[in-house]
Amino acid sequence: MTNMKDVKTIPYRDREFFLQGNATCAGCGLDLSLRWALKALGPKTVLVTPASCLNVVIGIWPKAAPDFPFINMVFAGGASAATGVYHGLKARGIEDYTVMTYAGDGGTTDIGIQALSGAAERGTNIIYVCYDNEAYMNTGIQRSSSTPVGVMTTTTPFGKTEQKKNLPAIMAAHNIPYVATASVADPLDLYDKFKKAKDIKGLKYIHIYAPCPPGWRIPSEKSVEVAKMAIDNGMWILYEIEDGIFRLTGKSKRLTDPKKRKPIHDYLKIQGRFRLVKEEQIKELEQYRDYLWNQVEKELLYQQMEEKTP
Ligand SMILES: Cc1ncc(C[n+]2csc(CCOP(=O)(O)OP(=O)(O)O)c2C)c(N)n1
Ligand code: SF4
Ligand SMILES: [Mg+2]
Repeated sequence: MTNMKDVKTIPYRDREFFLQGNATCAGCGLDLSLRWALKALGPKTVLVTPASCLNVVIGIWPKAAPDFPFINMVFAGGASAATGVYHGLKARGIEDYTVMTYAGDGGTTDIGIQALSGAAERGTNIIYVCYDNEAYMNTGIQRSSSTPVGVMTTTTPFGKTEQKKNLPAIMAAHNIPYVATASVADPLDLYDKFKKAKDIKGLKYIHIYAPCPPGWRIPSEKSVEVAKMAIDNGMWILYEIEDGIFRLTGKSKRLTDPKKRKPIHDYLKIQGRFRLVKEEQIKELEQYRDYLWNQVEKELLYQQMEEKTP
């Protein structure tokens, strides 16, 4: 569905809202994704960020990176604080601002899920983003429920034994008007999804694959390459669900045939965090990929049936 076909025609091409000189590490997926998201949303955006890397890198005094209103929030309060900001602005007659939560996977899939679920159920008019670097990075790499099987963290020193939680599916079960996945490997697709979310009323949920070089033990210049590999091997699927209609987007559209998906071995080998992965865990990761694609197949089949029903 990419409408923005050329990076050169992107609005705010020469303007950054998340300024240079911020404290993100080189190759940080969070930084890349936020810069693109803000180009789609423009300057009338208020950001709420719960405890996370973003919470810190935005500015260690006397510096400040955001060139827009930014609120640091407690770990569990990303969605509830954004709800308050939205209603506060509305009460003052200000309705042309986009209120967005930008939270990590820990702040979303673990500690923030209750507030997020409540805001989704109430249909609060905000965009909620989870930038998923698959662990608690800010506090020194601890596992989250979004960490995949086999990943070494300080709290899973021999590799995580549980599967990754599928939060986009949980959000889709809330019947909100827009759920999407995105990746720093496909900035135009990411841009389009934010552009679309901006104009939809209600809670919009976007889950972004955001590599973290120190946490994933990859060289900083390999960040986008790893994100591309995850799409090519089908471990990360690009899609959107708009008013219940499911669509694959970007390169994932071409991967419905399992034979077209690349093997995952190279993807695991390039990342030091999978250094201890065992053969049976590689099978579990492949099973997780199959589970995700089975869900996609069910969605596509359901839609075909809906279209045929008079
Ligand atoms: C209630 C509470 N518990 C723990 C912390 C410490 N803490 C701050 S950030 C963080 C990890 C955040 O992980 P994630 O949401 O994935 O964001 P990332 O650091 O990966 O960007 C933790 C545990 C906190 N601030 N508040
Ligand atoms: S630790 Fe990871 S997520 Fe945090 S700023 Fe560095 S690269 Fe980004
Ligand atoms: Mg994280």
